Amino acid sequence: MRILLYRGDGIIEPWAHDFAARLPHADIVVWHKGMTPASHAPCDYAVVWAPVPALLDQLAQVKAIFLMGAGVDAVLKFGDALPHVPIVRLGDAGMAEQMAEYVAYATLRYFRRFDEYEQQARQGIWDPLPVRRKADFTVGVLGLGKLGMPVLHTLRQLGFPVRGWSRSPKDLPNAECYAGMESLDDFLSGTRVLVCMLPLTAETTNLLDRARLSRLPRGAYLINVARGAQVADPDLLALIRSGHIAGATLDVFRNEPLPAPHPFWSEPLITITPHISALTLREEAVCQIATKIERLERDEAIDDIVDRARGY
Ligand code: OXD
Repeated sequence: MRILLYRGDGIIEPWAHDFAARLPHADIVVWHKGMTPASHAPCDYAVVWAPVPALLDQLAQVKAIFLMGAGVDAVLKFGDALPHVPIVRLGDAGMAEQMAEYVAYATLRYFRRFDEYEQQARQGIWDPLPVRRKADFTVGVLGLGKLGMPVLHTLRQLGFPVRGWSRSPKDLPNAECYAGMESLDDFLSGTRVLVCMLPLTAETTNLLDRARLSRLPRGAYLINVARGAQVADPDLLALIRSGHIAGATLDVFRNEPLPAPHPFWSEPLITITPHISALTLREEAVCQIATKIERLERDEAIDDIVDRARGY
């Protein structure tokens, strides 16, 4: 069995090492630009992250394509140029816990006014601010998939009223559930902290534009851990500067790394992190993908197969 590996960030050797250790009978082929299908035997599986178009020629004979991350947009963008084989995303693999920590921290930081106390401390100001009530802090999670659900659960455990919005209806204990575009405005109008955890699809691109963000109550806060292209950057900035939105914690951006001249960098009410809300844990990921490859080799079913029509 031959397994082709590629990562757009070039950090591939540790992955090759771990796959070779976990699947000792497999040939691990690390793809690099300049490598042609003729230069090695066809591969049975591909394991990729942020592929480049030139890689597609190598995928003609694979039985499945595995992704080294949760998001699938960087692969699905190739559309019909992809072979008609299962595309398999990483299912949790330690990411849900990290996401829940990140979102809980960002929510508590805003709720408990640590952002304001950080500013005060820098100016030598000692000034206890009024206490906020959790009852006034409904957290709304956009996207109730494998990562969104644990985030919602964690926030509920912390005592926040929670609501979730998803494409298809869900029924969750202790959470208000909204489904479909027709309910999005209602969902937003009662949300004080909005957490975006949606996959990037044609429907969710620019979803959070001026009209939608204006539906949030005055003083709302945005946390985006999904994809930058879901938020209209100038609209978010304008609403923060007008005071309608109190601030944002953003982990994802249209262009990454966020370019130096981007105005988000200099907006004090925006907290920026470099796409680290849930990092792929290599050990867990290799173990999960290798187990799925073994199952496929035995003709057994696997989960986390991407639905291409849906886009995630
Ligand atoms: C992602 C990831 O999809 O890091 O953003 O896995």
